[in-house]
Amino acid sequence: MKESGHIALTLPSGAVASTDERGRKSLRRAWNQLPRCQRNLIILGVTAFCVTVLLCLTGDQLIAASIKDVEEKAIASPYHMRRELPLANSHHHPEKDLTAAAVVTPAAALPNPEPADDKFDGGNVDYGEANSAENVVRVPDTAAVALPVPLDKKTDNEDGIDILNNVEEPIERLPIEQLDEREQLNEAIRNPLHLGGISIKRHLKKIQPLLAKGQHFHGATNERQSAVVAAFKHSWAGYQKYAWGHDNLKPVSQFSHEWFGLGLTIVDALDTMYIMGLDEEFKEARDWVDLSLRFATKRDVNLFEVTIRVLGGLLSAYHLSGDTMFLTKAAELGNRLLPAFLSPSGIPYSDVNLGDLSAHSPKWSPDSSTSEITTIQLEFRDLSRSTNISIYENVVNKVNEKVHELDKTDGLVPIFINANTGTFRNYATISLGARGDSYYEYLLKQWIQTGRNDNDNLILDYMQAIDGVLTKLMRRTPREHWVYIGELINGKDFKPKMDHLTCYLPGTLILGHQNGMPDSHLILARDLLDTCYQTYMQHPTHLAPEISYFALTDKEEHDIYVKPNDAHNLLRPEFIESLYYFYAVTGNRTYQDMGWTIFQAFETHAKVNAGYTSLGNVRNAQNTRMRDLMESFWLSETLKYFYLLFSDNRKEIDLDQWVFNSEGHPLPVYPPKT
Ligand code: DMJ
Repeated sequence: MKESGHIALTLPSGAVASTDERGRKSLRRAWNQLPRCQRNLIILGVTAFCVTVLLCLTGDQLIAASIKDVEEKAIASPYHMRRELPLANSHHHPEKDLTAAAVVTPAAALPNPEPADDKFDGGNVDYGEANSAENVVRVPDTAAVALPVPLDKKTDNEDGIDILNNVEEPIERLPIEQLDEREQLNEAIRNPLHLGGISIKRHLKKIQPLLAKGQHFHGATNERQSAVVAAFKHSWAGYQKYAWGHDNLKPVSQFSHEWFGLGLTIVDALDTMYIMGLDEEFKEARDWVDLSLRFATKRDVNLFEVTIRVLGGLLSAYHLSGDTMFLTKAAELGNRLLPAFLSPSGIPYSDVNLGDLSAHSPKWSPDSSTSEITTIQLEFRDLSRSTNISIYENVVNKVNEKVHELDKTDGLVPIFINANTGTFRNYATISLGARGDSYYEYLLKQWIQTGRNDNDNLILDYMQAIDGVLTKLMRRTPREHWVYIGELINGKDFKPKMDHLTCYLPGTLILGHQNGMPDSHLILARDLLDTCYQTYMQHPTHLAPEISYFALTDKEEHDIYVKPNDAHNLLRPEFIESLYYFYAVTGNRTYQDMGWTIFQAFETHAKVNAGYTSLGNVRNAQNTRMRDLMESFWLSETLKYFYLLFSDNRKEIDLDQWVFNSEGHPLPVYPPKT
């Protein structure tokens, strides 16, 4: 036995070395001759030896062995060199990737390598096209990304601070803020999962003291507020049941409606739930955002809509809750929206492909809408201030500057602008309704957001524009003397048409007056608020149509009239928004009563089993022709403004500290920069 055992233990080295068939056979024979218990003992011994060796090596050592050469290559390449390098794995398409890197649209069609640290924590990672093994283990073979070292193994030391000596030692890479603006832009686009050259999460960890702390809200305190919360819950329940994860609910057919594929209703509703104290619903929505909201789909989205709804929604949820997951998502989205600014003029293209990281003008026109390119600034600036990365604010400031320099008609702007030339379309309509509205809103709100600096172009442009509204667009109806804001067709011919969208203006005007604008603004605000109320009260449903026309002379039968194609109601918020501002500024409860009348009208005509629906005709209470869509702004704006309007505390959101974006998402007011 002993001898056999010896043979068994020594044979393998000889046997392995031998390729001789005879040797193998005799080895097998010798092995078979061993008693079973001895064979088991040997197997056990060998296994134990292997396990011991494996346990002595840490996981990191095992991974490090496989990626060491890649890391060395990365360290060797200075940061500013990396920008010229392709990010894709050139084993796959070497020529193609190199060519792509040389083209001005740096990020187009390139996958986004991400260090391993983000892979396991929070679901904020997009691995490109597929969940292929290649993507999961991808380690870039160029030096253009941060090193794949797990987050918990990293310290600030790796970002250039020598902890032992307590001195800062710059590592071999230019901080992103030292790159010129175009390079920063390209860098952010090329690495949408990065901020300042490192993963978003690591960057946010670095700026921890700057992060939001979160706010507390107590929930409804009176019957009217409770009724609004009930309306919200009813809408939410229908959305959850029939459209969860999709953009909108079709509450009549009980189906979903897709627009951008970004779960718009969830993201848009986050801060409303937080403000209403709907903790459970908020948590569920929060988890969906964390685990299921993906941006990298190759699909065109509208820059403006996604900015005000999704970027604004995420940022607001972040500021109110203090949950940095929202900021992480916002930063990735911000990066993915940046290709819009790669136009020759810096005026952004209207459409962005968040997956391709490319952008273009709308398919139907070479022009962007003026309101769209000027209603992204609050959000991009807030992203910069929240992350301490300036590129987002820089690109939108440039848009401000360009638009400021263009010729206007008494401060009023045409509704189309060309992203290639950076000029307004000749003879385009001037309107404070569709495509023009929020240009004026954001002049004031940006000025407030940035600390109300004297002689800021934003506020000077705003004052000039409101003068233009007073002189060029404001008229009164012949009998009732209702004030309304018309349009200039071709930039010159007056048309007595006012979109419901324009009913945001009274709210903006009183907010401006509260911040020092002249009394003429307040007078216009009051008069226009009355007219907007009339656009509701004139109809048996007590709901307003999408567009109203006004009589120019007393020969016309009514002061206000509606064309059949304009008689729909999309659950829009603008008038409720204005009522809210009037209440918040004055504390006068009359505005609450006006709002309550309209809230009940929505309850009567728009409420269906699965939510609230848009209507086709507000002029006939017996036949409102349900249109079957519950837009996300019903939850983000209309119900939020109702809720705040009915609050016993008119400063539930303090307008000295918060500024609402165009989709009703409150963002912080920042102190002026010195
Ligand atoms: C919302 O998306 C925003 O309020 C936007 O500014 C205008 N349109 C809708 C609401 O009507």
